Amino acid sequence: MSIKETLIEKLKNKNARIAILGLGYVGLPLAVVFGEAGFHVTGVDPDKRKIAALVEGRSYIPDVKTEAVEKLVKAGRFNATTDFSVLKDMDAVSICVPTPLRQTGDPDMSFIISAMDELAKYMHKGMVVVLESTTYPGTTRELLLPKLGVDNGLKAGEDWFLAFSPERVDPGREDFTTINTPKVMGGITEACGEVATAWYEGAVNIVHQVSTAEAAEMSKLLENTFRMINIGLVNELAIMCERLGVDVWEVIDAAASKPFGFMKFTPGPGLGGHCIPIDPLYLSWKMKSFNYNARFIELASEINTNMPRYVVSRIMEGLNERGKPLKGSKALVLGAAYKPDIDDVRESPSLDVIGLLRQKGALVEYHDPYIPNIHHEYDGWKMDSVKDLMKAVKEADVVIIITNHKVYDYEAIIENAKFIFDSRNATRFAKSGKNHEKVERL
Ligand code: SAJ
Repeated sequence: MSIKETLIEKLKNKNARIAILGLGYVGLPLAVVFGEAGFHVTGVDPDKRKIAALVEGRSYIPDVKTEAVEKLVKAGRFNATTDFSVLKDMDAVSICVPTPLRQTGDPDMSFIISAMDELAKYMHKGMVVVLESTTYPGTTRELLLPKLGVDNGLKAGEDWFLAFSPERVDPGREDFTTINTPKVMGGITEACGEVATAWYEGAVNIVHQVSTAEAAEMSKLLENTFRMINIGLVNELAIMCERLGVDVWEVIDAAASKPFGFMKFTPGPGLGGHCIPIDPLYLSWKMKSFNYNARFIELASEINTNMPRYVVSRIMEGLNERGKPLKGSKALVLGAAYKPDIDDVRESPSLDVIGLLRQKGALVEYHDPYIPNIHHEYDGWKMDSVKDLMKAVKEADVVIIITNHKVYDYEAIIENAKFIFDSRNATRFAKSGKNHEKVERL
């Protein structure tokens, strides 16, 4: 039997030994899915705290139950280590490491490169490697193929197999998880795609195979660029509607009454999270090397990035109408998380709004039930979430709703506040919320 046939057989009968590099919100759920499918899984991560927790059978990812980890550890089907040398005994390796942006706005490939450099030491015939980290088209072929294969004298598609499969984890989502979200898979060669598909089909419900790694890399960027651009569109619509004296929320709800050919997005104070504001910039960055300007991405990014400043200008106008300068006014920001009902503050527009308010001399406090304290990475300031929410609401000259957490009692907030700027239309659910004289909306 060929190396390919032997490996496919090991994968199909679950004898193949699996390693997951990077045990974060993507890697740990994936490790559990492979373990529960019957594979033996080794998790590898340089973070000693993560490994110590997993060795004890404890999960640190909200979407992964400790019982699931404990059961696999006890069954001897999952172990975790900081020691990359275990890779020499592995048949299949999935790389799930972060791909953030540098402060310059360029891709930060350092996590992929360090995982790749470690793996390169242990590459051998009969291995399949899948990269899951969202990245620019060409990464798998231009970075991983030479370093892991060529430099080790291994021929991809014959001696070893390399593919890309974009992660589609939406933290906190319960309806679509790692096992039931279709998985796109694209190989460096046809044989690579065949082997990687055979591997993942042993664990997830649906694998959607494409012809190349580049097609798989690009499909992920389309998914998140689509979102970013449409959010930029409705953000610009909010600005236009304000000039026209039209309620943008009413307009969007009306358009959404169309049962086909329309997809609802809502305006907000800006784009947060580690996916939507970042992934499209990997594509526009790559296109620069082809002397191509990705205009839609650049424009949408410009609009979205400007939303915190637009929100602050609207707050200044609102205070001005009430005879109050922003400078010296008490501003209470509700919500630091980048989206409702989660504890993730990465790239949150709240931080930008708070920074701008502070720059303009407002006396700023914030409240977020999920985030006890925040700090600004570049400006260096730190704040704690206020302890007594209603006291802070009563004392504030303006209450600014940035993240519409479900736990907030918007009726009580309206009752106790002097002036509310609602950037999420969160107060629509309050009895007196609609068109309340205290409330201004984006
Ligand atoms: N946002 C708006 N208006 C909208 C939708 C989102 O302003 O209509 C803002 C949010 O407030 C947030 C940012 O955009 O600040 C991103 O929100 P998101 O709903 O896209 O949530 P994310 O960042 O968690 O995106 C993830 C992505 N998942 C993956 O990349 C695997 C994305 O592809 C999913 O579509 C999204 O979750 C989801 O649908 O929940």
